[in-house]
Order: sequence, then structure tokens, then C-alpha cells
Amino acid sequence: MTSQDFLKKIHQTQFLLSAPTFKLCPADTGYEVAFAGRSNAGKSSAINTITHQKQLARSSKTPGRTQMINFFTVSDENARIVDLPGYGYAAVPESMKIKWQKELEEYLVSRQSLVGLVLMTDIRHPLKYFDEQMLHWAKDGGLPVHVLLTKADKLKRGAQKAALLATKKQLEALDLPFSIQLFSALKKEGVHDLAAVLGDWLHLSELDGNIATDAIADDAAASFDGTQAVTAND
Ligand SMILES: Nc1nc2c(ncn2[C@@H]2O[C@H](COP(=O)(O)OP(=O)(O)OP(=O)(O)O)[C@@H](O)[C@H]2O)c(=O)[nH]1
Ligand SMILES: [Mg+2]
Repeated sequence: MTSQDFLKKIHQTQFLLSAPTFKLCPADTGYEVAFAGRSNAGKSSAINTITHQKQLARSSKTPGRTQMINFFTVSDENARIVDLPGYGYAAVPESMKIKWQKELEEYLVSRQSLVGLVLMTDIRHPLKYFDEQMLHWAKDGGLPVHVLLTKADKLKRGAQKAALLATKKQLEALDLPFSIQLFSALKKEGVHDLAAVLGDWLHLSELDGNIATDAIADDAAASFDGTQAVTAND
């Protein structure tokens, strides 16, 4: 299957549930990919862009807005995307931070259905302490990592390349399996590369295409135009 075929399935992504804690996650079956990153890194925007839906995952100008763990199903309940709460937001009380760190570690290390981590970082910022912490847990959990350098539109080509190289070096030093790409929700850049990774990790080519009809793809396009906004997460 091509990334175009994967995108058709990814456009059918639906909101499943919001959980305040990992204890309330959906059943640990099938395949799950987690989207993680510092607060304001562009996680929700990336999910909205790849699913071609305007407000599937909320995105906002207020950092730390996504406090719940949001689960989405990608054309089948056995293929899920998870929007993890952003970390590193200074205004969150220390006790909350520690609670979340413990939860995240447990989730990354022991969730059976978790098959990969998409780690997002603003292209203008290098990976910080907690990003590296996430990467160590991913390594402990045997997870491959795909890094998105988000908001790539904020830099010119030369600076984008320099950031890509610098982050690659940081990742190589951590000695874990990774891939990396530029991404821009604003310019819709890097969408096919990300679709190919998700298609592979979520085994989308194995799902039967029973709902992969053009009619549903058209619905997704309509919602993206704002004529049929998806607000399941509100
Ligand atoms: N220029 C530009 N801005 C972006 C891009 N992606 C996201 N943003 C902006 O960055 C801000 C944060 O984006 P979100 O998608 O809400 O980030 P998040 O990681 O989900 O944030 P939290 O849920 O609060 O942790 C918003 O103001 C977005 O409009 C991008 O590709 N380009
Ligand atoms: Mg968010």
C-alpha cells in the first residue's frame, strides 16, 4: 500500500475516548501509536493535519491545554492513535508532574499494544531533558521512535537542514532505533512520510478496507473545509 492509501484510512480516524489516567485506557489489544512532546510542540495540530480533520484533537494557543489522554481509532478499533498530555509546562504543580511522569513511564514500558512513539519537538528547540527521558522509556519498552520536527515553516531551508542534522546527532547518541522528518501542519508538509510510518506501525494494510470508501473520504474533506467540523472532543 502507498502512503496515499494509508492516508485514506487515516482520514477516517474517529475520537474514541478521553482518559484522565492510563488505568482507564481502552483494552490493551491491537496496535497503538502514541504522539508525545512538550506542551505546545504541535501534537494536536499534527493529528488534525494527518487525519484531515479540523478539530479532532484540540489545538490551542494556551500551552498545557490537553490534560487528558485522548484515544482515536484509525478506521478500526484495533488501530489507535493516542494524543498524550504535553509535558514541560511550567505552571503545572510539581506533584502533578511527578504523577504524570510515573504514569507515562509505566505506559511506555508496559503497554502491550503500543508499537511506536511519535515524538514531536518544535524545530526551533533541541530535544530537552524530558524528551530524552521519554526516549529512554521508549528504549526500555523496545519501541521504535519517529521524530517530527514540527513548525518547520518557521525556518528557511538551510536552517531546517541544520536542525535536522543536529537532532539526528542527539538521537544517535541515545542509541535507539529512530527515524526523523520535518513536519508543518501549517504548510501540510511531511504528511505522506508520517502516513507511511503510521500505516506500517498500525498494520493498516492488514485492515479490511470495508469503510475505506470515497464517500467517507469526502466527508473528511468536507469537515476540513469547516462545513462539517468534527467536535467529538469538546
Ligand atoms: N507556524 C506553525 N504553527 C503551528 C504548527 N503546528 C502547530 N502550531 C501552533 O502551535 C501552537 C500549539 O499547537 P498544538 O497543536 O495545540 O500543540 P500541542 O502540542 O497539542 O499542545 P498541548 O496540547 O498544549 O500540549 C498553536 O498555536 C498552533 O497553531 C505549524 O506547523 N506551524
Ligand atoms: Mg494538544
